[in-house]
Parts: sequence; C-alpha cells; structure tokens
Amino acid sequence: MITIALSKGRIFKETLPLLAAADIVPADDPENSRKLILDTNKSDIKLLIIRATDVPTYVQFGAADLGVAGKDVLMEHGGGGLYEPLDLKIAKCKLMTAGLVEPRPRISSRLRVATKFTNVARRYFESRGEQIELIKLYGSMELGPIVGLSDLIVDVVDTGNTLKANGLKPVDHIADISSRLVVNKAAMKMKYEQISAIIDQIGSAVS
Ligand code: PRT
Ligand code: MG
Repeated sequence: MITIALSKGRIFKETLPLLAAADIVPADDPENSRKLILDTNKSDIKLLIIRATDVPTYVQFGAADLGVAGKDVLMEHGGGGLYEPLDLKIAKCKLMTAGLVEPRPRISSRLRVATKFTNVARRYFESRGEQIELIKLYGSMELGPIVGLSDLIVDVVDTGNTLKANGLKPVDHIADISSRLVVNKAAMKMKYEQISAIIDQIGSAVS
C-alpha cells in the first residue's frame, strides 16, 4: 500500500495531471466528497486529503508515504524526516513581508510581525539582525497592519491583489515558492521500487 497526502484546492487541482502521468487517478473529487481517504484506480494507492500545513507532519511520521506541500509550508515545518526529491513547479507564489501602503509610526519599540509562518519570520529577521516581536495568526494576516495589531505581516503572495485590496504593499521578498513532492525516509527504503517509479513518472511529467 502507498498513501499520498494532498490538500484540497489549488494543490489537488494542479497535482492531478502529475498523478495521471504516473497512471494514478482518484476515484472521487475531494471538493464533492467528505471522504478523507480517497481510493484511486490502483487498489494499492490511496490519497489522504488533509490541511496543507499538516502534509509534512503526516509524511514525517510515516502516516503517509508521499505528499505534496508548498515550500512555504516545508520551510515552516523544518523538513525533518522527509526527502524532497522533486520540485513540481505548481502553485507558485512568493513568501514576502508586507505592510501598509501608507506606513504609520511603529506600534512598539520592536518591529511587530504577524504571521502564520512564525519560524520562517523568526529566521528571516534574525538573519538581518532585526529584533522583532512575533504574533502568531492562523489566517487573514492582511488585517494585522490595518487594525494596528502589527507593523508587518509575512505571507505568501501571488498576484498581490489581496494585499492591494487591503491597503497593503509587498515590502521584502523572502523566497520563491512552489510545491514539492515529499517522501517519508523509511518508506523510501522499504518501498523503494514502487516509490521511485512514481517519482520518475511524475518527474518526467514536470519537465
Ligand atoms: O487554506 P488552509 O488554511 O487549509 O491552508 P493554505 O491556505 O496553506 O492552503 P491553500 O490550499 O490555500 O494553499 C496551498 C499552497 O498553495 C500554499 O502553501 C502555497 O504554497 C501555495 N499558494 C500559491 C498559495 C497562493 N499561491 C496564494 N495566493 N497559497 C495561498 N495564497 C493566498 C495568499 O496568501 C492570498 O491571501 O491566496 C490569496 C490570494 O493571493 P493573491 O496574491 O493572488 O491575491
Ligand atoms: Mg487557504
């Protein structure tokens, strides 16, 4: 049995053609199904449908053999226990800092940064020698600077329309992001033939 962890939405949609190249076709559409485990055309391959941020955790602990996760999510997770054999070049965006188009005076003596990417933000500002105060959020980060919760946010940006619609602008570029195929290290050894065949087929579909 091989299990592949995926999140609904853009990652699922953009991974479908890559799975198809490895002759893996889900039996259900997760947008219409409440099932968390989807069968595929292959009796020994199942898909786990989970939150994007949980994908590295399932793969790290071997609860899924393979997974697809954004590099942003992997940077935040730390990547322990995982191989990252393929850049799938899908769901591309940028990790950025952003702030008000018309900045206001600092909220407190240390720069306040609101984000769900607290590990990424801590490392980024440390590398620049900047002392910050971190505020952990779980979504709608764009609101932070508007209501005076934070000076800056760290978030992924694609078109920039969401920032713009909320009176924010990108400030600094932290990293270019795309989704990666991740593999549990023990599974890679134990199920080498099957997993390396899937990696090769998906890899040729990417390039
Ligand atoms: O929704 P949930 O909390 O479960 O998790 P998630 O938001 O991380 O999942 P999902 O499916 O939205 O995103 C999965 C992955 O897609 C992310 O980890 C990124 O690697 C990648 N990705 C690519 C993006 C975007 N583009 C993107 N634009 N993830 C999020 N966004 C957000 C962005 O933050 C903004 O709020 O979409 C909004 C629109 O972006 P603009 O810049 O085009 O306006
Ligand atoms: Mg989302």
